[in-house]
Amino acid sequence: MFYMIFYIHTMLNMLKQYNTSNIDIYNMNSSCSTWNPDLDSVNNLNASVVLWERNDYLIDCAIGCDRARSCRSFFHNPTNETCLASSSYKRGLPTDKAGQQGWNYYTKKQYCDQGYSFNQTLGLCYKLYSISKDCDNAMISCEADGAKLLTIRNEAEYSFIYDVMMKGSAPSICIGLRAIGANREWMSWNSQAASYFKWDIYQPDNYLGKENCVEMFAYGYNDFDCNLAKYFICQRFI
Ligand SMILES: [Ca+2]
Repeated sequence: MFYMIFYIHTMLNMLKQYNTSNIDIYNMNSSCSTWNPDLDSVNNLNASVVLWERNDYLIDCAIGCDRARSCRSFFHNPTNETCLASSSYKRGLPTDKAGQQGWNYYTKKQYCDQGYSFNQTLGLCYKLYSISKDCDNAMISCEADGAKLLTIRNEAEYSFIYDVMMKGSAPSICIGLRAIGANREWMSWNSQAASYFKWDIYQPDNYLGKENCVEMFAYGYNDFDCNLAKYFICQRFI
C-alpha cells in the first residue's frame, strides 16, 4: 500500500511538472453523470478520432500525446492504467466506454492559445475581436490565426457566445453564415447548410435586397449588408 501511495505521489509530481508546459487536466468523474444530453452528438468521440488505446501510466500517456502532433487530448483511467488518445478536444468517451468510471480527461494547451480561449464543455476554441471589420475582412483576420469566423451549432453555444459578447462589450458580431443562391440558403464558410438559427423577430428580411451576411446581436440573428463593419469572433476547429 505504501508503495502504491508513493508511486501515485511520484506520478502526480511528474505530471505537475509536465503540466506546466502542454497539458491541461480535467477530472471528468463529476461531470459525466451530468453531461448535457443535447451535446451528446457533439461530444461523443467516434472511432475516427481515437488515435490509440493502450496500457500506459499517466506520465507516459501524457508524453505520448504531447509528442504526437495529431493528439489533442487524452483520457487516462488509473484503475487499469489505460490511455486513450484522441485527435479531438471533445470530452465525451467513446460509446463503448461511456458508462465506465474513473476516466480523467486531459488536453493539450497548444492548440488553443495565443489569445484564444477554450470552453471545455462545448469544445469551443474562440477569440472575440473588438474591432470592426466587414465580414470578408473579418474572415481574413480569422484565417491569419488558423481560424474561421464563428458558426453556432446549438442553443448551448448561442448562450455561451451571448455571454462572451456581453462581457466583451460587443454590441453585435458578424458570424460565419451567408445567403447563397436565389433561395438565399444560409451556408457556413465550408459550404454546409446551417441547421441552427436564432433569428430575431421579422428577420431575415433582406432589407433593400442586399443583406447576405448575418450578425448576432442582443436579440438574436439579423441579416445585414456584408459591407458593414462589425466585431467578430474567430473559432479554431479542434
Ligand atoms: Ca435584416
